Amino acid sequence: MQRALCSKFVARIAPAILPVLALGASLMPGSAAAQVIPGRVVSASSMNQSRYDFVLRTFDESGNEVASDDWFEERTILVEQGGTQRCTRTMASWRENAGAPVQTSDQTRCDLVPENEFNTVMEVITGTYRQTEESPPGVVSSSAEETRSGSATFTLIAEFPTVPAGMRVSQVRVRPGFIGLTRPTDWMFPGSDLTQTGPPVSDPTYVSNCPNGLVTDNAEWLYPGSLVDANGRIEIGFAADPSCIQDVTWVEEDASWRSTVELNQRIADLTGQFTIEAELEPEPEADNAPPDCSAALAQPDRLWPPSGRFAKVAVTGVVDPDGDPVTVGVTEIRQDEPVLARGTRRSCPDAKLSEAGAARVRAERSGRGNGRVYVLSFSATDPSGDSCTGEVRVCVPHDARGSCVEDAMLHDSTRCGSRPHPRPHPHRGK
Ligand SMILES: [Ca+2]
Ligand SMILES: [Ca+2]
Ligand SMILES: [Ca+2]
Repeated sequence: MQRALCSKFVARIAPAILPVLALGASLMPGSAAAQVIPGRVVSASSMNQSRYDFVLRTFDESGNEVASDDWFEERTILVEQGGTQRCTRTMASWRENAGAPVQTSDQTRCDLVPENEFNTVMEVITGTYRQTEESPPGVVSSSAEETRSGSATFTLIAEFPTVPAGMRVSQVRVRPGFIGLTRPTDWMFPGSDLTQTGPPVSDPTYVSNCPNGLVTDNAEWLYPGSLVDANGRIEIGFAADPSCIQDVTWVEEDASWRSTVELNQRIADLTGQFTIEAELEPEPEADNAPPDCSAALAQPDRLWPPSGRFAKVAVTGVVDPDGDPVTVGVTEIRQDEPVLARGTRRSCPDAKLSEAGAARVRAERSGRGNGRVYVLSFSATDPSGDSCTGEVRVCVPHDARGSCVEDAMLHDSTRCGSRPHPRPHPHRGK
């Protein structure tokens, strides 16, 4: 029974003796291939969670189970660091025996550390701790099994305060440079508790897949620049896998009994130095859609009566898919009757066009014709300089209820006695 209690003690204090290793936020010079700026670590935090479930079963000399007991312990260690302070909060809950009340503790300790230096530990412990005792005849024996499970997560916030205007972060490179299994190999025996209270303990045998007890992960992690927010900050988080496995076995024994402990523990102390840098690229020019002239109309599109006076005509219905303001200017005004047409007062010109493209047309048509059609060519431009062109039509009908037939020959309305323009594709008008 005493052996089991000793083992419980070891299991319970193991998470509390975390080594504290430097996690420096060093900066790397930029590469020649792309413009690179260093990142500054704003804060870092790690959370290690572990749970220990222990079952102790007691047997009589006949091998019948006569009692069982269990307990558990959960522990969360949160290390948060920012600026010059690192705080470690340790929260634990446990129950010593089956049916006993659950106890809790919550302790926070803060230390001052040099700015931009980070010290944290990532630890994952998983495994099964088995202990059996072989007792002399007539003495009860016991077996104990403890299951350990754990996880570790890490969150890092970095910022890039010097992104030049006109540039943006294309991708963020993080080189974690983690080191695994930096824990001293004798960490399982703090303060020689076992030797104080128990029998001699054999030297533990470690079988590790980590060469020289160290594993360095030089992988380069890439994150898209889109993760960098408007304040130039990026938050990176990850969960740790046990990167190193070590099997530990040892034997405890004295004259009266023998106990074998097998612990297959997986520990990943993820610690080391970060380098964080951002690759830059020019801000892409915003995609711009040109204005859409397809739904343009003259306003008004019909003049009555044919008074011979000028009327303002505007072009409406031009839209910009981006919602940009659009500047519309009339560039040419033609008509399908001669400017000095028979059946009119032989006035000229029949339209006026300002330099800015504002149009006025004369409310006039030939009394011998089929209605006059003015064709106003225009262009529309958005602030990016993209444009569209189109035509709108104004009808001056022969009579109040009539419509216009657009004839093939068009004349420049802004000139007197202009020669007609040939029109290859006559339109049917109003
Ligand atoms: Ca536009
Ligand atoms: Ca005229
Ligand atoms: Ca006509």
